[in-house]
Amino acid sequence: MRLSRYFLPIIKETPSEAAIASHRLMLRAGMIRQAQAGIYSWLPMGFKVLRRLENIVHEEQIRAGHHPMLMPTLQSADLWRESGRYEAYGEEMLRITDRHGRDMLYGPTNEELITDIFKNAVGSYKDLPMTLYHIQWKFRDEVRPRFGVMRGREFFMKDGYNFDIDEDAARHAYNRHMVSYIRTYERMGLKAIPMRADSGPIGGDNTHEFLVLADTGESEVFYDSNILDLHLGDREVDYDNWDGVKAICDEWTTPYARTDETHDAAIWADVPADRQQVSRAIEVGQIFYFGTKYSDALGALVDDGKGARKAVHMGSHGIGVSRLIGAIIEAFHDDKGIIWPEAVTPFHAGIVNLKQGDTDTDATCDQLYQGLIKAGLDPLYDDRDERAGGKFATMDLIGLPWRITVGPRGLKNGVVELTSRKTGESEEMSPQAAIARITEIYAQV
Ligand code: 5CA
Repeated sequence: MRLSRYFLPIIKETPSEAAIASHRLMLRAGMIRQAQAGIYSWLPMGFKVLRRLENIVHEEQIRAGHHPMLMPTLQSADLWRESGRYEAYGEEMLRITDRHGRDMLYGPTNEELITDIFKNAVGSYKDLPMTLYHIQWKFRDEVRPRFGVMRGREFFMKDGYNFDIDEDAARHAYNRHMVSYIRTYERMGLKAIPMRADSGPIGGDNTHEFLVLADTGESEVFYDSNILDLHLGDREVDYDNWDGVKAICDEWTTPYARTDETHDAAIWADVPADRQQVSRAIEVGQIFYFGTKYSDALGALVDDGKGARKAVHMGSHGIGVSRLIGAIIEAFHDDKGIIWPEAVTPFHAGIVNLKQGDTDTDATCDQLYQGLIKAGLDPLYDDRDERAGGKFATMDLIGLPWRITVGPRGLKNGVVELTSRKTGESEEMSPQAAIARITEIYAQV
């Protein structure tokens, strides 16, 4: 993309309404604009990052054997009356009436709708196990929407639902989700710790939240520092191997890690004092096993192959996709701006032309731009007629991991400068070498 043709409305001043870094930087970098309290428009660069995260979530869910689909944002109130949650959900639910006087709602989550779809299509144990998910906008009329996309009213969420024949099979589905989530967050460059949590209005007694440590997080968490040493990395995972998947979950859930709602002082006391950590954190996902709560209420039964009809065992599993952008920026920024991890960056590299209109710098920038595109990458070329200082400030603010600077002085020696946003270190090399280096870096992401 050429910056002169792009829509990147950067704000130089610090927006006064933004209390935390990620909110400030998303506004300043032209990623989002507030439409109403807790409701945002996603401008092109913000939307690009949202899509990158969405893709990672899809890849890891599909790898775990879960099926992507799409349910509507508007739901009928009748289904929620059947489950008893229409009244119970309270003021967080946005209720709407259509022209025929029918009660509808903007979905805050989808347990009822998916259970209804499932029960009308599946009647036999032979169709199980089954996990369906979608990534869709949700609405919760939060009393205090704040911190930008972190606590929105409208937000983008992945929600998945497993249907299993009995508790053991459903626990495997729970474990499968835990492992696929650990991998998803790791791929985004984040350490998200599964912590025993409280189930709230979703229900059930077995639930973990995934938390990213950050001073600005809304949750208070207690954990054994040993858990920070765990990495899934490239480990082979066979999602059909119940014991193998459980072993990974055991590894991640053995060290103490709880949110304040489930914190237990007696068990905490057994963690060696030098490993006890108390911190703030951002909740970026939650998994639930709730047994037959919704299948009983909505009549989702299957024949069990032995002549009986049984309610299916279910769980639901969410990832806060839009919130994750805030969490990633909280984890990766400095006083100049965002520092994107390579896996989620909106553009792979920025090209800065220090003398726009100069035959040599223009030609080299074009060569770099075309070369990177040919290598399958997505560069952002700052081809505006602006001063160098302004161009550098823009690149630092939007935080692309790599910057190639092209100026007349370097070109006299045939070199451009490749700079890492993370370390600030620069290296001079030929334009061809810069293309090769960046291509090599992204081949490993
Ligand atoms: N039905 C279950 C699992 S699909 C569910 O709704 N779980 S949840 O309530 O925990 O939401 C899933 C994730 O969505 C949360 O972990 C959080 O990361 C994100 N989320 C929840 N509320 C908001 C909000 N107001 N703004 C942004 N993200 C949110």
